[in-house]
Amino acid sequence: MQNRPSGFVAARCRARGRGPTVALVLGLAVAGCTGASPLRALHDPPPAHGPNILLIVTDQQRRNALGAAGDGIVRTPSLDRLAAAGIRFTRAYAADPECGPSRYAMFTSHYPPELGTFDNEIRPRPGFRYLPQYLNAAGYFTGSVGKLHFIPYGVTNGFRETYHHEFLAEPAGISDYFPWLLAQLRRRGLPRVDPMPRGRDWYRTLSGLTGTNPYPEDLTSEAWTTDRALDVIAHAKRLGRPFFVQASYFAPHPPYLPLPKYLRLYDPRSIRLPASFDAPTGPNQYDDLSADDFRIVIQHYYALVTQVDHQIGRLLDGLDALGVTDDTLVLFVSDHGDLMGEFRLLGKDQPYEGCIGVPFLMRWPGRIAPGQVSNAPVSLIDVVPTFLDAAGVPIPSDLRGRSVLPIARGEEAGAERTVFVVQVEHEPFDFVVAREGSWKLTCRARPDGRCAYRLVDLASDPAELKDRMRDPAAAAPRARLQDELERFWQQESRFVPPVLPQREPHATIREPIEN
Ligand SMILES: [Ca+2]
Repeated sequence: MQNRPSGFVAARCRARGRGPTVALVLGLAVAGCTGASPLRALHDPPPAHGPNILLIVTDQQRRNALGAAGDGIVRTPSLDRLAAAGIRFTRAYAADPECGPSRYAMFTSHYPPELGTFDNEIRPRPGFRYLPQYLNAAGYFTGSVGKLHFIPYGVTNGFRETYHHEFLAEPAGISDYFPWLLAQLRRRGLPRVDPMPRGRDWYRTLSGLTGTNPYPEDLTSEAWTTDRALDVIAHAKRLGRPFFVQASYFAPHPPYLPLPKYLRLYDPRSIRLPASFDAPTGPNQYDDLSADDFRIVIQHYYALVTQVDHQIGRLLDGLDALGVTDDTLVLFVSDHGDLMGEFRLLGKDQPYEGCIGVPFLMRWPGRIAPGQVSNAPVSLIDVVPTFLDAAGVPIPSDLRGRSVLPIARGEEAGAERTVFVVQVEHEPFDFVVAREGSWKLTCRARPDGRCAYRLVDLASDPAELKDRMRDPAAAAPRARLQDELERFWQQESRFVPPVLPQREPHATIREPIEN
């Protein structure tokens, strides 16, 4: 933080708690904003005795974009190291494969329909408790760096120390990274380059989807996120408090703009397309892209995955350097995946595995045995109860998720768990997925609100090519999952209004906030 320009300090201080308190604001400014914490610490509960918790989140990283998952091409040495030191869940899911709703579910352990977060940039219903609020009350120091996607932008839902960076481009007021970047560019005499592709339909074209990052690596938002997260962790350590810190990276979200050095690691000719690439479900917006175009997109995506992996490695090395690794539970997840050619599609908002599946790696030295791989279905809805369990905080009975620590400790096989994924962006709804064991039942909404079902067995058919709804051999799992899905949807659909609320594009809180 020592290099932070003064204008940046002022901007950051304005975004902090509602202090009538000129003294507080002055104190922040004098201490370069980190001074917020000693003042706040006077009113905080005594330090907790739980472990430090580091939540590492990437944006749109498919579950299989991970060397440890056996991809064979993508290089993620840092995440592989993390997986080897703890447990890797092979069947983890987002609650909703869309940025904002997924993150709200992750931070509350409630599903998006109940939360009212039907799409990005929709405010949730009030009255929910957020993970940092639980952990503040338990004596933790809480901080978040990077993407939060809470609406309106600027709301922190309990995080005491926040450094925002929500987008690649710069909508005003929601990035602490851009003012820092501009100052660094000025200092080094480097030109500013607008990274966003031109035109509304950029995501449908190869030239819009792909490119390279023009800046030095230490000026990327990924490097900034690592550096600021380590600042917050070091600060918490100085306070003598256990921390809960989120390091939330924008990569590998599109447009896919890696540094050239990572792009050179991958030869598009060696990229394999998914088994379902030749089984499109109908015309789609990517029909103008050829198979070779898809390979180039995947090349750029993998490069970005490796780029963010390098920064995650720096973050883990930073924990070592600060001497906190042995006392820190680390969870790595992404908010949802990216289809990367499955059914000839890109991006998210579909019920297929590449999109709803997420990586889920957890390390807790001395508490979670290394080298574990679990096939138990788990979900981002489990993050809150898992962290509360680790911190020794009672888990409220109305949370929809469950702690995964019993699975990680080998106390629960977990195979009987049913995990749900739901998306309601369009009336009457989009889809609901129920997952149990190797079976996956998907309900896509018909216009009348009834289900069009599809059943697949991921053990024998990982590419999801064969619908088993009419297969007599699948009668038992079909009946069981249909019952589970209908019960789930009966509960959640109560919260879905006939007309969904409108988005509030880029609604941002710029004034001091209190929460
Ligand atoms: Ca996302």
